[in-house]
Amino acid sequence: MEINIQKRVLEANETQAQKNRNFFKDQNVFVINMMSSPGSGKTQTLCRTLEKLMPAIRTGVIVGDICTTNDADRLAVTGVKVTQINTDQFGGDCHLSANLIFDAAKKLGCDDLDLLIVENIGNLVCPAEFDIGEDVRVVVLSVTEGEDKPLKYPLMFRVADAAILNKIDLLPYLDFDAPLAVDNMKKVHSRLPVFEISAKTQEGFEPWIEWIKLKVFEKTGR
Ligand SMILES: Nc1nc2c(ncn2[C@@H]2O[C@H](COP(=O)(O)OP(=O)(O)O)[C@@H](O)[C@H]2O)c(=O)[nH]1
Ligand SMILES: [Mg+2]
Repeated sequence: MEINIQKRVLEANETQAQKNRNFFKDQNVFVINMMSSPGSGKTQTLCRTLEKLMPAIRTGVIVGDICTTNDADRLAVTGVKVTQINTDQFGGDCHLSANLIFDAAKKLGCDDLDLLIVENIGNLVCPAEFDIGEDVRVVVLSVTEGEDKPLKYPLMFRVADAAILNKIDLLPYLDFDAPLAVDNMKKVHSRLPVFEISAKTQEGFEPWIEWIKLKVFEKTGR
């Protein structure tokens, strides 16, 4: 019985995700869904990324959390157009669903954007199951989380179009084996591009920024 309910929830989400995809196509906006466990550095990475993309690539952000507007406040400092979704009013959902994204995208307004980035709720499980009508999914893993996470949470890495290995500035102080973490990602998704970066020092950002620019151009022609 439970399985049937979950199936219906995912089917309803899939229908809305397709509507979102059509809406984003009409608006000619490229959409990135950014996912990770809490604290791996999504917001910090986004702040640094926005500084490098804007104003050439007109970018908006939808950020999801169970409570607080902390991340929206941090992102707003960059001058980006940002809207926050809190899921505590919807039972504290651990992911963003397609209907929440549709409402938030309308509220934000996409007609003046080339790129919309969604910072999903911190969780390596549920967000991977919910299509929000995005063009690409990016998973962030940080060096404090353990090399084995891609093997323990394979769906997240399997559905990703790119991965970020963040906080490499901390490598000298940890036993974390970065090549092994990358190998583990490739074990579940052999062609996954992996960007090794530090959102603190901005090391390694260039290939990540170039990847986004190319993807935006391929869809929007801008
Ligand atoms: N040393 C270091 N700390 C980082 C880096 N990126 C993020 N942090 C810190 O990690 C914590 C969580 O970052 P945040 O962006 O809020 O993660 P989120 O929950 O995934 O959005 C904050 O204290 C950040 O300052 C990094 O590259 N290096
Ligand atoms: Mg955050």
